[in-house]
Parts: sequence; structure tokens; C-alpha cells
Amino acid sequence: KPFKRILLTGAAGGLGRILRERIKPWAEIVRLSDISDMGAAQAGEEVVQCDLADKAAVHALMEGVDVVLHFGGISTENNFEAIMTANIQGTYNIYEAVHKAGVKRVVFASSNHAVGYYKTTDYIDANSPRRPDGMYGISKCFGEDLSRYYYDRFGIETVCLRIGSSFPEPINKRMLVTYFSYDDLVEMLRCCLFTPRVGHTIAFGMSDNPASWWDNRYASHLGYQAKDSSTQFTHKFPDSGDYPEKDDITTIYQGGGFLLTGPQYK
Ligand code: NAI
Ligand code: 15L
Repeated sequence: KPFKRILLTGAAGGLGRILRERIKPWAEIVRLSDISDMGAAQAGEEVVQCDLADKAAVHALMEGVDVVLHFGGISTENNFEAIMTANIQGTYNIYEAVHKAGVKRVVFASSNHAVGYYKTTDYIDANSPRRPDGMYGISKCFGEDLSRYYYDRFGIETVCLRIGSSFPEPINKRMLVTYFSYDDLVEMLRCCLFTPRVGHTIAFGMSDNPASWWDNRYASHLGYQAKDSSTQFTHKFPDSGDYPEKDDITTIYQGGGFLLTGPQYK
């Protein structure tokens, strides 16, 4: 197998539970970590339950690891203190541990909410200035900058994957644009891990959807090609008026419903 050991953080989460099975062919051992229960280790697995904010635990977690898929952390908007601990402190701990352990490459699960304040009429690429739509998005911007620093300073490669909406299927009209099927996610991760040189790359994680807000030109070296599309779900969300709808910020901005969850709405 290509790697001796892959570390997957966030292994108890929605994507972690999918990836747990799907990344097995890539490594002799998949080390799974989360703050929540992950069940017993299966063949070819190691299970390490810990808080990303626990520096000593994260450093121990990294021993013997070749590559990291960093999916752990708070995945929706929350108060700053919670985001700071899990996502900011947690991602810092991951990178310090990565550096100390000599890990060569990380895939960081960033998010479309790093750019959620662009409009749904905008078309952006990885060089467009970030426009986070809340504390959660800000923490993803932090992770993107942190990983760039560790690349510039130490040569540790990272792909920051700005995931759109990776769920079994779109659950609203917005997700017809942001949909990222599980199969396409796995294919993207394969590209992120096996492309010979990735440097520091920002890629958008999306399927081949009929409409898009994101241009993946600066990730073309990954060779990722989506196989799925949200087209098959279009009929579930028939046109009900203008899109974006006037005065509805959840359709005016790319971040959708997250625009209603920031601190200003408390
Ligand atoms: P999720 O919320 O289901 O999973 C995240 C996991 O991280 C959870 O199992 C949680 O227990 C764990 N976690 C939270 N705080 C932690 C801490 N302090 N220490 C250790 N573990 C902790 O989220 P999901 O959907 O699986 O997303 C995975 C990653 O991908 C997240 O980083 C999320 O921000 C990112 N992402 C996901 C998208 C999606 O469409 N599913 C879209 C954009 C980004
Ligand atoms: C995210 O960043 C979240 O982690 C996920 O739960 C979805 O809300 C997704 O973005 C989205 O924008 O649909």
C-alpha cells in the first residue's frame, strides 16, 4: 500500500464515517481520531480518542504518521470560544505536531464559508480575497493561512479543500450548486494525496454541477475530474421565483443559511 499510516481526524463525523472505509486501500494503517466515540478499531485501524485542543495528545497522535486528512473540528457556525478551541487551537496543534513528526503532507478540510460573503452572482477562484461569512469561516481562513506559513517556512505541503456541500444528496436549491458527492470527495482526496507535488494548493470541492460559483483553475495540477453532478436532483427543487431572491440574504450570498447564524443575529 502507498502509505504506512494515514491519520484521519474527525473520524466520528459525517464525512469521517464515510472516509474511514474508503481510504483503507491507501495505507497499511488508518489512524482514526475524534473527540467522540468511534467504536472499536477494525482490521488495519487504530483508534485514538482525543481533543484537538489537547496539545500533548495531538503530538502523541502524530507519531509514525505519513499524511494527515484533517477533518476534525466544529463544522458549523458557533460562538467564538468554541470555534477558537476546536478549530484554531486544534489546527495549530495539528501543524505543530506535523512539523515535529516530519509529516510531509496534509489535506485540510476547509470550507466554502471562507468565501461565503461573495454573492451567488460572483464567480471566484483560489486567488480571490477570502470573505468569510462567520466565525466558522474565519477559522477556516486561519487554517488556510497557517498551512501556507508551514509550507513557506518548512516545506510541509497542504491542499486546503474548500468543501461545498458533501452530503448524500442536495437538500435545498443552493446545494444544487455546492453539491460534492462522496465519490467525488474520495477521488479529490486521492488526487490530493497522490499528485507528486502540491505545494500549497487551495481547491474547491464540488461535483460537476450545472451551475458553479467557483473556478478550480489553480488546482488543475491535481488532475481532479468530477464524475457526479447535482443534475439528477434538480427536479426536487423546482423554480419558485427569482434566484437570487430579492432581500433574501440566504440566496444573495454564497454562504446561504450561514448568513443568518453569525453573532449579529443572536
Ligand atoms: P461533522 O461535524 O460531522 O464532523 C466533525 C467531527 O469533528 C465530529 O465528529 C466532531 O466530534 C469532531 N470534533 C469537533 N471538535 C473536536 C475537537 N475539539 N477535537 C476532536 N474532534 C473534534 O462534520 P463533517 O460534515 O463530517 O465535516 C468534516 C470536516 O469537513 C469539518 O472540518 C468541516 O468543517 C469540513 N466541511 C464539511 C462540509 C460538508 O459538506 N460536510 C463542507 C465544508 C467543510
Ligand atoms: C460547511 O462548511 C459545513 O461543514 C456543512 O455542514 C455544510 O453546511 C456546508 O458547509 C454547506 O455550505 O452546505
